[in-house]
Amino acid sequence: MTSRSSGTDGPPAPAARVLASVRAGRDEALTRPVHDDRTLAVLGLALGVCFSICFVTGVLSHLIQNPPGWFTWSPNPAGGYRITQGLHVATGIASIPLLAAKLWAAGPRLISEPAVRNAAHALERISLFPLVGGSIFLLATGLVNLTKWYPWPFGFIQGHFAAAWITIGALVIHILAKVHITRDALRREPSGVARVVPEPEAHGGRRGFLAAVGAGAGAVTLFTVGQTVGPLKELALLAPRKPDVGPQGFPVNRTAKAAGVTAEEGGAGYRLSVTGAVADEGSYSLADLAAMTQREATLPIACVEGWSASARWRGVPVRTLLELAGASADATVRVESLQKSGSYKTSELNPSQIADPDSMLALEVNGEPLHLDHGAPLRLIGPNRPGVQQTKWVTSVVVL
Ligand SMILES: Nc1nc2c(c(=O)[nH]1)N[C@H]1C(S)=C(S)[C@@H](COP(=O)(O)O)O[C@H]1N2
Ligand SMILES: [Mo]
Repeated sequence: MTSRSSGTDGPPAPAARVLASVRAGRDEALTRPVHDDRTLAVLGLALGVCFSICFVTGVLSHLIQNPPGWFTWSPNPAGGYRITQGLHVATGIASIPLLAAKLWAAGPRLISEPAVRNAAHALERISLFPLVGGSIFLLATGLVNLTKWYPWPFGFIQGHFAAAWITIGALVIHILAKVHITRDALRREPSGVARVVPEPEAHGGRRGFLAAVGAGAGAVTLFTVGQTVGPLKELALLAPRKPDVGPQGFPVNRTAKAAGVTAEEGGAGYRLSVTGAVADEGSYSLADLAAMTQREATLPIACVEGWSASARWRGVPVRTLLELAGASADATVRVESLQKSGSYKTSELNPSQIADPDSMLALEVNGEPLHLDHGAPLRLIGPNRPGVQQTKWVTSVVVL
């Protein structure tokens, strides 16, 4: 019988040699501070902060767009969603270099021996699959979504939302398992080397490594966040959308052509209808609407994709139309578009949003009649709403 693995004489089997060299590589890596507890603790802390902000702002965005009964989103402050969604996208982007660094730094530890020490260790190790897989999935789908490219067979929102819960669940397990090591590692140098060798070697490149990762995370943030932070807009070199580029001075999310809406539909025969739970149904021409008392407000379009742009809007408050129709004050409203299909052809307003006179059907932006791609002849614009709810090419208001 040829036993290739149990004999003590003769050359080691190829598998054993590979294993021995993997072990040697791991053991060598684990002596270097760039792979030590302190490096991992610093990266873990930074990732923990980014992931927490990203998760909370993401869940908030989901609640705003799919409000359960207990949740009411206020129209104040007008620019609130611009900030929460800006943070969502910025912390997601900053997490990309942080996660890459963390995976690289933690890599050697994945080859642990024994593979599993006890039940708690097994749970911690198994949770790495949803944690790492989920994190990569979230950051990759989020990044690709910014470019409005959906190269996958599932719904982005459903997939991204489900993965967020799985990842956060795994993250909680990971944090519970690592909190002591992290705290100790951040409190003091993990080894005595600092006292016996000069500064640069003492840290074995840890400082340089963390500084480079920090600079990388800072750079990707700085070069994209100008898509929503006005004063930094010149620096938004990596952002897919420049907030001041587009017809009438700001971007277009979906063009009229892409939505299948033509200029004729908003032409001479156009009417806005007000129907549903009302005493008097209304039907208005553009001249009728222009003859009503107009409201003016500076409000942002705050796209879920992370860009936002403020503009000066002028139009008729939704509230005015409901008063004319004799709708009750606690009604909600569905606004419908000329667009025949697609997710964003309608949106809803809750009573507090309707009560705010800045929630309006705009005829003009920045002193001009709306450009077709910005929703001419009439679009919804309201304070503190996600861009997806600022419905363009509005044709009817249905009181629910
Ligand atoms: N009917 C309709 N309205 C819509 C959309 C759409 O696809 N269809 N896109 C929304 C999205 S996602 C955003 S961010 C804003 C962008 O408005 P803008 O193109 O005028 O900048 O319009 C919103 N209104
Ligand atoms: Mo959007």
